[in-house]
Amino acid sequence: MKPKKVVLSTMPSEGEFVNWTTPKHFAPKAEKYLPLGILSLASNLDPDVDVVILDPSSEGWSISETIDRINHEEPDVLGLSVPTRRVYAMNKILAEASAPYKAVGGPHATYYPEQILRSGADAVFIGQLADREFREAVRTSPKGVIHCKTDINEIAFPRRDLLDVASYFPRVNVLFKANHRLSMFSSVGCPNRCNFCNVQSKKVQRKSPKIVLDEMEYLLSLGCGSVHVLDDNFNVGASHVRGILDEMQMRGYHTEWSGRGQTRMDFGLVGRMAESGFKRIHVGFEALDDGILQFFGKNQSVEDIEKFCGVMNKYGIDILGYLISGSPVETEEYRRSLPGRIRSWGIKHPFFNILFPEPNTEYYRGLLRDGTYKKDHWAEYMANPTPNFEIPYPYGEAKRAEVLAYNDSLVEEFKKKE
Ligand code: B12
Repeated sequence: MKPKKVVLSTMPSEGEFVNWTTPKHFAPKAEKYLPLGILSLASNLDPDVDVVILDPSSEGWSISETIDRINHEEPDVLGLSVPTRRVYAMNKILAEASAPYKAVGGPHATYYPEQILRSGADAVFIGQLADREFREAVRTSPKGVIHCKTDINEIAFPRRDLLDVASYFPRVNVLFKANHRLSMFSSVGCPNRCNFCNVQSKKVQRKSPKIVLDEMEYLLSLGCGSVHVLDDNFNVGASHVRGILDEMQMRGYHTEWSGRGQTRMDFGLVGRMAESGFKRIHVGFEALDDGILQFFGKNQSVEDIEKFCGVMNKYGIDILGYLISGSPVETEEYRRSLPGRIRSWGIKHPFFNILFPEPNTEYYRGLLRDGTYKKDHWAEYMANPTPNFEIPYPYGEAKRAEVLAYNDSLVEEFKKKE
């Protein structure tokens, strides 16, 4: 029998809804990111399955080019990985690409399964990780909503060599010099409840330290010189970080690595992290003001941030700190004082974003509840996604211009000179 052919694809950006969060200077377009979700699915299929990975998101393909490429492959199974902002492209692809079985997963699936089915998918996969359920689906083609419970320690790690890995090494240095950096995840999920975030799962699943180190060594074997752990929150559990450090010590691992986490952590581990080659930590500060932090429902205080910066700087670990402009409780005085504080606390790579009411966030629901939005814009849009939709700015056009100009001035002020 001919082996089954599975085509897995990311979504093209064409027609995505406008999201003013990230200024152009930082936009992910400057870099290609390996699509770890579909690589993970591909790496966990039965060995006799013929799998093709398409990455229009990184390659910049249009919707019609993506459809042509899918149809050219004549897949038995088409799997689409969809973030919510790309729902317009998803609908087009579901309507015009041909495959006997069409599956959808990724962040959008979590919140809108019924709409995805109505748009032409045979099955929608909900849940943090879907590798086991998708392998089974390729065998049996189940229909409808599939609730996934794949265990993070039961899956093979994403085989980056299914794509041309070297083409994914960063080509430009946006904030820092990226030394043949590749990303991996050591855990998924984040237990915090920040009101602007729609992270899919509040439940954390962690890979065992042995599996984490096996994957790091695999990345080095592909020519990677710097491993970035892009978890939702890699240092929220001290025992996870400790386990990784113990395993590194045992194996004599000493290559540059970095991670994405939070400010509140076991500071007793930071010295060992630095010794192991840990060079940079990415954290969401969001604001250097307790009132604004409270507005965001952020489980941290200015004191926590200050302490965190002191410890990281003591051990020579660079800080990449995400900050959010545009909350309604931001004052003129705060704005004036921010650059000085960033400098005096040694935040080497400040990354300035603008508050955006993402669908399915507490922040957006709050705007509906307090009457700032008179109707549910997202519900209306999701029922009939139009290309390049832009939700109205919640606080009016004058405020929007002011916030954008302020954020641009911060980006300009901290632009790297190299
Ligand atoms: C790494 C990351 C990035 C990276 C790389 C993205 C990439 N190419 O993968 C960068 C920095 C570029 C990025 C950028 C952005 N990101 Co991002 N990112 C993430 C993050 C932290 C991890 C994604 C990941 O690799 N996870 C590990 C893999 C293995 O898991 P996975 O992708 O979820 O895949 C599994 C399942 O979801 C499922 N699955 C996925 N696809 C499919 C398909 C099928 C057919 C099936 C069956 C199953 C399935 O199975 C997979 C394997 O088990 C997530 C948070 C999260 N935990 O999801 C946010 C997240 C996906 N990003 C988000 C956002 C908003 C953005 C930006 C829009 C931010 C911005 N304003 O610029 C941009 C847009 C990027 C884009 N191209 O669309 C949101 C998406 C929200 C939503 N509902 O759509 C998330 C959920 C973060 C959040 N808290 O809000 N991001």
